[in-house]
Amino acid sequence: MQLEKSIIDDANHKQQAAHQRRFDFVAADIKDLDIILKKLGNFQIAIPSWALGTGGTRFGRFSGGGEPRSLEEKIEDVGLIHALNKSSNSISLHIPWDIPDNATSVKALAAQLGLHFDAVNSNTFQDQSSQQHSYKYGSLHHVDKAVRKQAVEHNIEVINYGIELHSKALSLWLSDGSNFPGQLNMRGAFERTLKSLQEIYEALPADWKLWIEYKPYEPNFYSTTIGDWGQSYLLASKLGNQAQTLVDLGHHLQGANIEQIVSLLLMEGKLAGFHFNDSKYGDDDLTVGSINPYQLFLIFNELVEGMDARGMNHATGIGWMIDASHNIKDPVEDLLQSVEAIKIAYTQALLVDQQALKQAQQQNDVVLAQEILQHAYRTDVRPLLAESRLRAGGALQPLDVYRQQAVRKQLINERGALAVSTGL
Ligand code: PSV
Ligand code: MN
Ligand code: MN
Repeated sequence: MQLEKSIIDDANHKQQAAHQRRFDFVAADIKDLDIILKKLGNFQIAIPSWALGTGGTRFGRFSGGGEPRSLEEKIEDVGLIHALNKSSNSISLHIPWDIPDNATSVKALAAQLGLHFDAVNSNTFQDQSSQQHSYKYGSLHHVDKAVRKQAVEHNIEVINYGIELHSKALSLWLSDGSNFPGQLNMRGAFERTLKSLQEIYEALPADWKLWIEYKPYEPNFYSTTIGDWGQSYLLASKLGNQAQTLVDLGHHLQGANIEQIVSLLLMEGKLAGFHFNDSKYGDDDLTVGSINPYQLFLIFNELVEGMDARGMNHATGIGWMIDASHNIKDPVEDLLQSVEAIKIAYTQALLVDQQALKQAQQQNDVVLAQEILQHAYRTDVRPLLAESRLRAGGALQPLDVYRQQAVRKQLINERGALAVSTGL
């Protein structure tokens, strides 16, 4: 299904007066208002194809119904999100969960909804019925050359799908690791991973990037071969300029200072981009901003400052993507919340008085530095986001429109209560 523009316009009309009041109140205190609104309008966050169905845990999965049954229906769901928030104009595919059999028609459908294709993701963490060798003991780091070859070939196949879709990056996460001490020679595993990655790197088109994601544990619980940003950075450095490190917010040990990691990767030109989510305990894949929105703001503060220092375009300089799961929420509602949380943090970071902050830092005025950051963080920027959506033709209140139109009910009618999407 698609949402008619007139439905969004009607809803906006009803909310216009209240919005104007709230917007005028915040806008009165903001310098460079038009520049900020323009930046907000340009800032888009990719939606992963696997996030449009209900997630689950190894204990169970509770579908809310009406899940997309095909890649086309997933694209339609991203189209719905984008029609409402005008902030999610691309989709990132995980292969083989979503194989674009007919790239031409898939591209046409996406274009009709104002969408394009973000990074393509490979999958060597699950065995597919069609494959010859098992990934039980890893893929690119495997001790058996035949397994490594199969995994390399899969990644090259994913690049080829991506070329047809006009993607510009291969995003790679390996579950390779070990479950028990002694299982693996760690140096050997790292060296084999590097060799395999070199073969994949050679198959990259010149205008493509290779994004290397890290994660400390799960599914392996003793060691992971690309377990932290140091290991990813080392691989990316050895590979060359087209390889960079991807930061998934949930892939850190408790208490890690993610903003510091981000700042240094950016400084080195090695920050590929993000998988946004939030977490309390581990790789929880919770709605962005639902647990620790201040950390998200601090990350964006480093990003805005660091990207400006390097003259980078905020919207296109690195990859922005959500990687969340929705155990008990409607995925579309959850994604709308996540995109909103990301843009709130971004806007608050844009409000930081960087000059005053630098001065406070030079003078070791710790109290003032904290005041400057928290003044921005405590500003309610939601009316600015709403205004930028309005100007782009989206909804002032996306979630309200989604609910008023009973979109999920319509999707259930169309696809069935038992429709289940592919993914984890
Ligand atoms: C692994 O936990 C991960 O974050 C990687 O990005 C995978 O591709 C994705 O989750 C799969 O859901
Ligand atoms: Mn991820
Ligand atoms: Mn993850």
